[in-house]
Amino acid sequence: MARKFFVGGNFKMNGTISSIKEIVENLNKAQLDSSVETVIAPPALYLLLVREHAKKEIGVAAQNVYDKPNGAFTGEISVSQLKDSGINWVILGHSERRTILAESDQTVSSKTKFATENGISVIWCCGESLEQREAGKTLEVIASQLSALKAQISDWSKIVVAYEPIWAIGTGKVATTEQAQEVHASIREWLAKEVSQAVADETRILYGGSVSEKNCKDLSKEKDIDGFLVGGASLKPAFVDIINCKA
Ligand code: G2H
Repeated sequence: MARKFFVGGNFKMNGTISSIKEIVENLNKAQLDSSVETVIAPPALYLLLVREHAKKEIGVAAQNVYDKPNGAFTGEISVSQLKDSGINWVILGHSERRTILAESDQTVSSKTKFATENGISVIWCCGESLEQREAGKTLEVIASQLSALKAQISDWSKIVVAYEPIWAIGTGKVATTEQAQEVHASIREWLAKEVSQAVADETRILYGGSVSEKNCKDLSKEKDIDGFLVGGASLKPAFVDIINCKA
């Protein structure tokens, strides 16, 4: 089965009621390529607003979720609360949370397990720092992030992998198509060897890190790039061009 191209918009901690409504209105009136799965991730405070306003073809993702059912966890949001609000996706393991908020591989894996086992799909992020890349450790770092995930989950059908080299995030320094394809192919090989050929064939692997309307077309032609996780450019009208880059 062909993998459906996927474009996620990670708004991060940006936007206001009015600017987010404007982004959603812009997406609602655009002609979006129906062969692409589009999911947008506003800050938690605006999830309901976005779900209420976005057309139903557009999925909505939270930027975090907790790994306990409900209860005394101040500041956290539960999987059941997301489902109650019509939110079917969550981004987990983003490098900003791994580095700034010190989320470990184990925490990310545990959240991924809890979300997927309870009906929420996960955009699971991995990637290396510049230092790790320069030390030739890119594939090793990603394999170890994947191994931590494998240790906790068995159902990969609700996971989309996003490869986001940390040195390319928000820096304008996009990975070359060859650099991205090389890592994507190695993630797929890892899945084939460590999980199964079916999971390797079916799992979408997105590229994230300074994706724009200018570089998306070339990246999208690579055989193991199944879409994008877009940050800064998802706040701009040009996000539509990224969603439609295959058309
Ligand atoms: C990487 C990406 C979205 P940006 O973090 O997750 O952000 O496109 O701004 O580099």
